[in-house]
Amino acid sequence: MPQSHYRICPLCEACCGLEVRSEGKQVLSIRGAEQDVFSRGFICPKGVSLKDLHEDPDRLRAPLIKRDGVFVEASWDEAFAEIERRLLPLIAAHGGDAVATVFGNPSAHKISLLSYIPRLVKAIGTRNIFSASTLDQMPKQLSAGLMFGHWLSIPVPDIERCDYLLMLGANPMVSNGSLWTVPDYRGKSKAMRERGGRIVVIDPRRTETAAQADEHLAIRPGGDVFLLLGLVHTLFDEGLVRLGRLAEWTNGVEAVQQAVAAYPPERTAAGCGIDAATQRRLARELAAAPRACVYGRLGTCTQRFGSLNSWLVDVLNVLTGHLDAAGGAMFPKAAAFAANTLGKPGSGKGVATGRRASRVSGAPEVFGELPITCLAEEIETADGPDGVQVRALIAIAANPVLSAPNGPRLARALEGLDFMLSLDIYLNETSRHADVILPGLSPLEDLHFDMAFPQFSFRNHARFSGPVFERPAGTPEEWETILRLAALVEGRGRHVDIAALDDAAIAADVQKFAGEQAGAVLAALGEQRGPERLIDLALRSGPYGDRFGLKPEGLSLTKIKAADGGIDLGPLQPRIPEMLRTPTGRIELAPPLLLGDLPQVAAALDAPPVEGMLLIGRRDMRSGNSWMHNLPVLAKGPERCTLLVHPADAARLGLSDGGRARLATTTGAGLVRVELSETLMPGVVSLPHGWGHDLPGARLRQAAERPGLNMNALLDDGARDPLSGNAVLSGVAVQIAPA
Ligand SMILES: Nc1nc2c(c(=O)[nH]1)N[C@H]1C(S)=C(S)[C@@H](COP(=O)(O)OP(=O)(O)OC[C@H]3O[C@@H](n4cnc5c(=O)[nH]c(N)nc54)[C@H](O)[C@@H]3O)O[C@H]1N2
Ligand SMILES: Nc1nc2c(c(=O)[nH]1)N[C@H]1C(S)=C(S)[C@@H](COP(=O)(O)OP(=O)(O)OC[C@H]3O[C@@H](n4cnc5c(=O)[nH]c(N)nc54)[C@H](O)[C@@H]3O)O[C@H]1N2
Ligand code: SF4
Ligand SMILES: [Mo]
Repeated sequence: MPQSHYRICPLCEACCGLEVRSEGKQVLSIRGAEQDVFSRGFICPKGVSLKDLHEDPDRLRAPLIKRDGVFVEASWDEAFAEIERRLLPLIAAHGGDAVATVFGNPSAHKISLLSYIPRLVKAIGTRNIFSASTLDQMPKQLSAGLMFGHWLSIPVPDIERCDYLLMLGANPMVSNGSLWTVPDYRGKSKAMRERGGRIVVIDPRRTETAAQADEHLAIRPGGDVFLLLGLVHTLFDEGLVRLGRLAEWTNGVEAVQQAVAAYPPERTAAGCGIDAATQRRLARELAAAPRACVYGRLGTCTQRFGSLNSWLVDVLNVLTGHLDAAGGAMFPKAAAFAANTLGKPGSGKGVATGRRASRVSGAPEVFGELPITCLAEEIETADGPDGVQVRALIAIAANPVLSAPNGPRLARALEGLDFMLSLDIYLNETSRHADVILPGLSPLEDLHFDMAFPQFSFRNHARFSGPVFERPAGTPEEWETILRLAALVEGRGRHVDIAALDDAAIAADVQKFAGEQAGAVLAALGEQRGPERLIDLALRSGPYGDRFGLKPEGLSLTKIKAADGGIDLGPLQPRIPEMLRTPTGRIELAPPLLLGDLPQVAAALDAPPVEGMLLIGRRDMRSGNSWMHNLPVLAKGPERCTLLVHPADAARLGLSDGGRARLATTTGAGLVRVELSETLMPGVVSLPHGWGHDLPGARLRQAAERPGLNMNALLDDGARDPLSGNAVLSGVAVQIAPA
């Protein structure tokens, strides 16, 4: 008998609800779940690929141990025994800092990982914590943290009520949104334009998003800081500053005015390639629109001035009165786990960064993390007065050999480790360096609840989905694996009672939150375990929760499970001052750390332009960073790892459509197929990341058929935004010749 299951897609930030039809152990079909209160039936080709992922013969189903250079399948107990034998002596001899941890993108989509990883890190006692955040959104987290008091308090466009959307460095038509959970961006943007709204896209390439917007302006890669300063300057210069309701809650307006005084659009035009008159017009349009929003994403973060860009985007929103206003940039109120719904409303501890520096480069820590581009040097550099060398690595759902700049250097460094453990579902470019690989589950065998993305959602909601299939007998859930590793590191051995450990941990959490009521709360959580118990606790004690009976109409996990397609919690509502967690209880518009970087902007503006072509990245609909090229439904069709070149540049460089080009930077070189495209700004070429599946030792048979070029083999791991530690992934000078 075919069965129908509701399942939230874990593959990107849109978090679509899917309907999976199955019979026995077979997936019959996957489509968008019409009953989903949030995504309303939307699906993209990646959602469909969950079937291929579930069935992929290359997906790991048993632990692997490397013996004499060859991976052999092992039982879970053998794998933990090997970890115990190899890892514990290293920690005993050199301390926790000798073990680095690196977390990849999927860990943000899996509660099993996200909520248990901190316990492992604590058990190891390491400060060498790295993640994909410093390849992605760390600049935005930093600016939001400094301005609003918590690093996940990031405002999102209220697209359903917006009249004017100014978008920089984002391509949601393909990416389906980031730090903005917005399934069916296409439909929503179309509806916005049909209402008379206007969308302006700033991007070096006329992207899919730009093509269906009202206006596209090509910007010089890396030039956003100049444009944004020009816009803020214009607001002051032309008397367009209107904070409205926020005036009462904002510090630092004058400091910002002074800081931008030196950046009239007439001066910044050369740096961004957008003329002064256009900059002034954009500022006026933004100020004049009743309901407007500026949104900047990945392309604005992966630059030298990523933190300043991220800050200036919200400065524009505040100064035009569009922050925290309907149709503007608003703060979602998540049903569970959001720090800006916890503690005393209206103020808090704020954020601290730079409390220590990385050992080799002295890069400041940001929210407890070090830049992932510092990982290789920490492995390569021997013990010194500033600390110990990294001798072991635990990689969880991460593929930095392909995802991080200078992947080849990192790969060599990994070979020098004394021990490496990967928690991964593939033997791929990174996990091939491991000594032990512990597999996760197929997404269809796992439950799903988003901890992070409801904090960035275009509309408030609460949804949960259970596993579609039972997991194979003997295979632990990933949170169990992580708890067992933590126990092992703590010296409790590998045969601990995971359920008892989990009980003890939740009892401690509940004690903190409920004090005298802890016993009653624990009783109410009943027989639940693992992530489900965490979710129930967070929901019931959260802003819409039933408060364990005090508000019987409130939410609980049971209630959400019973609601097919989730529970809608309505459009976004103004939340200032309640959501602020700054010590002053006000928006800090002029954080000193950020203002301190402005002199470097002036220097960059006066520097001579870079010679040669500039390389930028791009995403493809049928791709998900580095790890989905092994799925037939996504891999089929035209070659996707191509270098887009403007025909005029191609003619000058002697390149032809379909021909091959040799790309070279100061870091690396490689060959790639050329695809002519008038969408590119002349002088700029575009290459997707996540390719390069021709490295020996990986087991990705489908992906290896069309490996593509690893863009990150060309990028310099020394190039960072010094404030956030984020890698520079865009606007890199590259030499191009026909091959
Ligand atoms: N040049 C360039 N580089 C970039 C970017 C760019 O735009 N340009 N983008 C950057 C961005 S935004 C990001 S987020 C990073 C991503 O960087 P990473 O997070 O390192 O890379 P992913 O490709 O997402 O790899 C995810 C890994 O998780 C594994 N995995 C998938 N599902 C599971 C699971 O359920 N459990 C476990 N244990 N493992 C799983 C996969 O097999 C894979 O090894 O890449 C960055 N790199
Ligand atoms: N199909 C698909 N979807 C994905 C992913 C995927 O790999 N494939 N990855 C997911 C992940 S991890 C993330 S973080 C999100 C990212 O999602 P988005 O933030 O939407 O990022 P991109 O799609 O990479 O779009 C970034 C844009 O910035 C532009 N850009 C490059 N340099 C500059 C610059 O200097 N200035 C400006 N203004 N623009 C610039 C690029 O041309 C590109 O159009 O996507 C997610 N969704
Ligand atoms: S848009 Fe993202 S969440 Fe939705 S189906 Fe596609 S991959 Fe899954
Ligand atoms: Mo990302």
